[in-house]
Amino acid sequence: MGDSFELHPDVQNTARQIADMDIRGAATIADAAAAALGAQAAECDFDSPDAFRTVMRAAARELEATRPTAVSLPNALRYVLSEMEGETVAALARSVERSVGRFRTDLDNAQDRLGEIGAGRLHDGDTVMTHCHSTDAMACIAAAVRSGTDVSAIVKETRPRNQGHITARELRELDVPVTLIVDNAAHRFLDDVDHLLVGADSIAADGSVVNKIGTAGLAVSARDRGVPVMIAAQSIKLDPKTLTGTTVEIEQRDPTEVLDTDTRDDIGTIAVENPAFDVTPPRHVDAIITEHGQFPPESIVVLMRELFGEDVTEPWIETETSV
Ligand code: RUB
Repeated sequence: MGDSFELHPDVQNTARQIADMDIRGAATIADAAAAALGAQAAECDFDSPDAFRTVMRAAARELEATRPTAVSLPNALRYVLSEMEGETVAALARSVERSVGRFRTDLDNAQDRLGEIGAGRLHDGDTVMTHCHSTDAMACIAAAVRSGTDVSAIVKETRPRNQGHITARELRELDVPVTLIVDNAAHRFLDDVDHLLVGADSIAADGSVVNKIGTAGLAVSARDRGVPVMIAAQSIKLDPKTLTGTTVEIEQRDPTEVLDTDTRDDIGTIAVENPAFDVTPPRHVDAIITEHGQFPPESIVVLMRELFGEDVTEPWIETETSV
């Protein structure tokens, strides 16, 4: 292999699918990105260990550039690349394949574990309100159902992409009674619910929760009505860069998701904004459920330091000492 190279088709396809939201949701994005790095590593057509490392970093950059908000993506890439070691191309490739395997298994186990922990908060007869589609939140409900707890759900449709429809379908597969509502009806239905249960794309060191747009306002309403706000989030959602004051970038999506071009032209000259996520301050959150236990948001920083330390590298960036 010379200086120019093409990335493995799995990397290109995965990057495209993440950008297009065919692969979506923070945990699923992390899993797919790790798998794509594994496919790249298995393509052992490299001249030298340096060339192998260069291609792996390029693959990680391609994946990292897809969506900016879910920290599970850079956390996954960091995990896999930081474990890349060996003197030969074959040894390097083996180390990547091993770390990809470990990462994906840990991800599954973490979700199962947090599901069991979260299920402990759900009691027979409880009604849960959901927003967007979160596999971590679903794991809590699925574990509750498995242990025989009778729960029902009020599901917000979650404009503009209607991920609530995915949640509704999966809840029905679990036999959970579902009422689907438009987003604007949430406040009206909060008196009927026992928990607000949502996922997270990123959690900052101060316990702020970045999740699908609409979460912050919903959390304020829930607290106003005395409904506990429960965030289901594996530790891969913790954003270690926020320990040093970095803020989480909020993805701005295409305005046509909000309004098609013809209708927009018909209305006249207007601006259309489509931020995909918002930030819920820790004072509006009751508990963050992770695979390591439940945390009040203000104490999540302790877990973040323990798991990530302060020194957060970006091993996909080429530096003079990279090779
Ligand atoms: C998905 C979303 C989900 C979190 C958590 O947004 O906001 O609540 O990613 O999901 P999008 P999970 O559809 O824009 O990716 O618990 O599955 O990681």
